[in-house]
Amino acid sequence: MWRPISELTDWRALSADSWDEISRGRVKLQKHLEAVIKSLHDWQIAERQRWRGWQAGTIKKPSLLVIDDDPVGGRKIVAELEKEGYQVSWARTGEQGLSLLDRQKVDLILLDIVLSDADGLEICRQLKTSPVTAGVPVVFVTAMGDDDVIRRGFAYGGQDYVRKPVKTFELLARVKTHLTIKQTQDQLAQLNTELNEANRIVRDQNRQLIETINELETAAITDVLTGLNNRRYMHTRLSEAIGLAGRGMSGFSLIMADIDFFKAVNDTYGHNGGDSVLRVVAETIRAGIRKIDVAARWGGEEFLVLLPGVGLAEAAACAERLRAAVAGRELMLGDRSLRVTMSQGVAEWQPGDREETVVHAADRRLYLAKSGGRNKVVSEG
Ligand code: GH3
Ligand code: MG
Ligand code: MG
Repeated sequence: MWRPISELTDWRALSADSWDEISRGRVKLQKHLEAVIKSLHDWQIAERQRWRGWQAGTIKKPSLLVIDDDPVGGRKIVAELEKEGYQVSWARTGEQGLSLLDRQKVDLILLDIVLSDADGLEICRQLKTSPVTAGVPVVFVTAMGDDDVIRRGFAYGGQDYVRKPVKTFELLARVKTHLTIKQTQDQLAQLNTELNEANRIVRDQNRQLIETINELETAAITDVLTGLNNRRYMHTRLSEAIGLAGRGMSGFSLIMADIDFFKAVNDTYGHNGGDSVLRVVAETIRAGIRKIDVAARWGGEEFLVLLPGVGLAEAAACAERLRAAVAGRELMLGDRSLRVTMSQGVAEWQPGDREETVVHAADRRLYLAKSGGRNKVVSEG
């Protein structure tokens, strides 16, 4: 049984929250598209059966409206069409025809051009401007052989004409032809609607996938607690920076920073208090560096900052500014205020240095800053 795509499933249920969800989403999407294709196929079969049913007389034939004020000719047309099995309504005036069309849907209209109360051409024009009836084929039935009348009939949107006195075989052939054209047009329009809907769904799904991928990409390089980059991302950027520096493009420096006596912060203010301090220090570091610098949480209360194109002295000056900013900041934990300091080691990449070499140099100097009294920047040794 054919069902429109919109009824097949709830497509919004396809939102993806993780890689796992994405791959499951893809499988779902594929299943849905298969269902869409099957639905279209079933619909085509149903349409074909409907047509065959008409032909065989097992299904109600299309309904036709004859608008004709000629009692003899009109009756003949109606009789011939009914004999063929069509459902026929007969309106004897233009007004009757129009009011019938207000109440009832028909598949084709046979329209007399000269009516007692109206001009058939005008009625045709009216029908073709209303969205409800514009798609219904109109076949004129006329005793007027005048080329100009026929030309106007086509210009007003009529599909065809039959001359009076009507020859039955010709009338039936034309009616059948225009019903077939109409049916094909309807099928194409329906198919188009279905395909547009399928397209929309695929576009939505793609947009959702892209959003999710972006979110996951950001999550994959971000430290959850502080919002700084994570250690993995820093490795990537470090190896890029070493690649560039190795080719003589531009060097870089590193600042390794570690909060002093952080264990005591945790002991005094609890783990949540410690977390808040980590966030504030991270924020202070980020606010104190350039956009192109990379700051990452390297370990528990340890941060690493990569400064591309920056020499040792300039990096040490930056570290000094960060030191002062952290030390000068009063932190509020509930109604209690505290201050923390951090010690830093600064190192500049030297030709031939690998990642470990330069990171280790910064770490060694951090240790010197700790042993030298903390809340210090050391850039040599
Ligand atoms: P130093 O001045 O020598 O660096 O002393 P310290 O106390 O800062 O260093 P230590 O390495 O002894 O202790 C670091 C503490 O940081 C221990 C650990 O529980 C805490 N820590 C590590 N990660 C987190 C975290 O994510 N949140 C909180 N609240 N504490 C953390
Ligand atoms: Mg520490
Ligand atoms: Mg530490």
